[in-house]
Amino acid sequence: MTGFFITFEGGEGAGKSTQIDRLRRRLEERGQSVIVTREPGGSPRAEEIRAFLLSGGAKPFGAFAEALLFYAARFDHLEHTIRPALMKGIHVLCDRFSDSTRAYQGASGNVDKHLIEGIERVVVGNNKPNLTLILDLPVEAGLRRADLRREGNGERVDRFEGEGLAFHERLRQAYLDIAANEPGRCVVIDADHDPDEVEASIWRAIQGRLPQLAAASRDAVAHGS
Ligand code: Z5A
Repeated sequence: MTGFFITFEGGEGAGKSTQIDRLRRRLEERGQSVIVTREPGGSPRAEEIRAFLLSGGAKPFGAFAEALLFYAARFDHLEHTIRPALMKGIHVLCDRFSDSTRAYQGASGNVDKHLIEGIERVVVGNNKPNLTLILDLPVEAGLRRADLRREGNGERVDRFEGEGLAFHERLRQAYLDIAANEPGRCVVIDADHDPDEVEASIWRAIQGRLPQLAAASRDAVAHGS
């Protein structure tokens, strides 16, 4: 069997990093091998592209060029981190993946959805996530959490956090639309609760899908991907 490929998606301050860490611990306590990775980034070269994108360096090129850079980073990340881990039977928990490009550059950045889908087919191919957990909460609540975290760390607002409320509202709707269109892969998690409750919802979603995850990983071996 290959590992399971699980992605976490959502708007600002949804609590993805917090919940990925909790799921990693739960799986490791059950003797499972897990890696945690992120996008953009997750491999040395993709991390270089991340620094450029989040600094706003690519913004003058426009949203389509930014989407291409996210996919260049994703290509390297798949090649050097995700696929090798899955083939060794290691579960991959990834903070953002292709749905972020669909939501941020597509629905919110106005890049044609068919163009993004075309690039996704070429770059991601059969390596779609087995399960995508979409952490959903009202935009204001997420932005408040992200502000609090920045105040705590002294971090600055990045390229995407600086966008206005309307952008973030479109983003939230884009994720809900993705989930509605792909109910076999996506589960919407109500993230507007305390971290323990969100963790429990995620664990229920994982347990409810274990047979399906196991079947997907057997198929991946059968198809050599
Ligand atoms: N991007 C894109 O445009 N296109 C793409 O294809 C990809 C990405 C892949 C990457 O940012 C940026 O790149 C991202 C989209 C864009 N936009 N931005 N900004 P990043 O990797 O630096 O950060 P992020 O992915 O946006 O993470 P985040 O939203 O800032 O945070 P999070 O991981 O979802 O949440 P967290 O760090 O776990 O929690 C945030 C704070 O809330 C923290 O202080 C927690 O302690 C607190 N927290 C967490 N859970 C709770 C609950 N349940 N209640 C209360 N407080 C909580």
